[in-house]
Amino acid sequence: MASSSKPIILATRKLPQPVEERLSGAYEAILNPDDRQLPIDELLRIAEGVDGILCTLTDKMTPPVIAALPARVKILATFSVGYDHIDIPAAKARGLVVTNTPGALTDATAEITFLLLLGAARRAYEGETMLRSGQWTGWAPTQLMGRQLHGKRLGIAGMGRIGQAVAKRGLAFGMAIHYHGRRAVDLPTELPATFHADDADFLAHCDYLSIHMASTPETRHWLNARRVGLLPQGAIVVNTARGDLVHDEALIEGLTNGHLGAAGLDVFAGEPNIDARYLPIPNAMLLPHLGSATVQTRCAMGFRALDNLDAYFAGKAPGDKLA
Ligand code: 8YV
Repeated sequence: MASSSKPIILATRKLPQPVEERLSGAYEAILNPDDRQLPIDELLRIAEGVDGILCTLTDKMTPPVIAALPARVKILATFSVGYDHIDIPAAKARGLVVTNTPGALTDATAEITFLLLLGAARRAYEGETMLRSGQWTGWAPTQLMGRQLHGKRLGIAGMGRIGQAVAKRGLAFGMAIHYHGRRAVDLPTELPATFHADDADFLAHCDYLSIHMASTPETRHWLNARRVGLLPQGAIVVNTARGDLVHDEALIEGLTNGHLGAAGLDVFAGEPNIDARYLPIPNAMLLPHLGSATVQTRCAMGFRALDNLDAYFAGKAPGDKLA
């Protein structure tokens, strides 16, 4: 490793060019131009010579991995708002600083939530499949009739930053907003929404359910068979948060037995090896974790991670310090 007065940072994945340019200007950067997912052993070997790691949600920073990080590594700046891939107590115990990128991807995620809400409600996948496979015989009065958003109830599980951005858009679509979480949120007057402390009461009010909770051991499989059963007949479920918030078995059963109207999913348990039973379900619109995938947002996430690194190496507290 070349000696340098600049801190050495490993970027575990290929990042947008403006982000890599800024990283390479301010630091001695170790980049991953082929965007290869580094096996943990290799990551730990490279980490021998680095001061900080700019990681992503595909790097599983479990307690043993964190314990095995060379002492030289002082900061882990994740290129994500979610940090379920990093064991925060283990990082704290090791004295490792951890940061994330809250705020940078709120609008992009709220927008993709609406892509899925609309796509699931209006049967976009079935329509596109019909067209591209040459099965479309022409317009028909009863063809692929879906559901509307206007006048319906949008239930938001987890009214944080992204949940509120979705609620705001829901109001613009003429939806009534209901939400559930650990506690009622102090919302601005222009964001009228009904809080339900009780999950059963909440779910009974969801014509559409959009999940925006953090993934923690407590929220794992939150949408289980019991909760699917509490949704009104024909309800539409959208998940842009984390796959493990949903119990796949329960959602697949609800979609195939006719209780649920449709689903729109951007995230899956075990990505990229998702439950293959989703694949043939016509009333499920499936995306490969694209929630934050706009040029603008992926650059903003990278810059936010760099702001955190910059603060740390300038001897200041990073703005988004988790540990
Ligand atoms: C997503 C993410 O697009 O930053 C994260 O944690 O997973 C994003 O890249 C996401 O699903 C938004 O919550």
